[in-house]
Amino acid sequence: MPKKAQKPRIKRETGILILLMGHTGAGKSSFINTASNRPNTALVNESITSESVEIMHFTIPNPANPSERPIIFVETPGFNHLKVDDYQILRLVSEWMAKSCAPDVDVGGIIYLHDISQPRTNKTKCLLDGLSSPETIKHLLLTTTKWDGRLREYEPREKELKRKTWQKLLDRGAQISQFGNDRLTGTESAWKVINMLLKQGPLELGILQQDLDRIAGKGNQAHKKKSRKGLFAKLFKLFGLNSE
Ligand SMILES: Nc1nc2c(ncn2[C@@H]2O[C@H](COP(=O)(O)OP(=O)(O)OP(=O)(O)O)[C@@H](O)[C@H]2O)c(=O)[nH]1
Ligand SMILES: [Mg+2]
Repeated sequence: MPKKAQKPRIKRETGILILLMGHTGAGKSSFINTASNRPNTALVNESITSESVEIMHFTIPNPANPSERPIIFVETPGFNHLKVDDYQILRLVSEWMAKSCAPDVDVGGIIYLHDISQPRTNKTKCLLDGLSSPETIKHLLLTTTKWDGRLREYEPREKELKRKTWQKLLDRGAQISQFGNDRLTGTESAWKVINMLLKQGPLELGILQQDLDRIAGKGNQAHKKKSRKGLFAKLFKLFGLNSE
């Protein structure tokens, strides 16, 4: 008997989806725990490597508006992962949304977390640069984490992020914010970040999926090109020819 297609678990009324993205260790799980004011909601990874390629979601009520739909945080596997490349991660996220969410689910947007304590910005180059829909970019919030009160030391790094790494995204309508670098409590600071996104109004799930699929598709093409090049190099070698 043919298998019945499973109904998506997340419906429009279940909540508003927010994707938490960023490099491994950027503080995605810690952000969720701080927002929910419960330290054990998501598992904080104290290891120096990231093992999980699982996509997890956490439903958190909005403390300022408990009668509103809750926020469904989707913690995506960290970029720069040991096991899967960044393109695959975007593909996994899009597949997860297609499987788990009804098509009319509202998306609050993407919070892209960046660890400001990291001295190098070249690792912060990320695939989200390839987002093309103005709607998706309007719902992208580039958020720095781990300020630890070191404002003077880290502010020049934030300036450099704005001027160089993130400049194009910011010019196209993305926003920037800081988590935990204000006089607010951690939870208040997290909700200040979340509310910046919610103010933009909802993003359609389909638009976000299309954008992520397009970037992930570029990874497929690059991978095919690379394997074709490798195959030709092997054949040339076999026949004693120079492939250059
Ligand atoms: N110094 C400092 N460390 C932090 C802060 N927030 C999180 N960390 C630490 O950063 C490490 C990674 O935190 P996580 O919240 O697990 O990061 P993640 O992005 O979920 O990591 P993966 O799920 O492995 O990709 C842990 O050791 C945390 O204790 C912060 O504000 N300051
Ligand atoms: Mg995590």
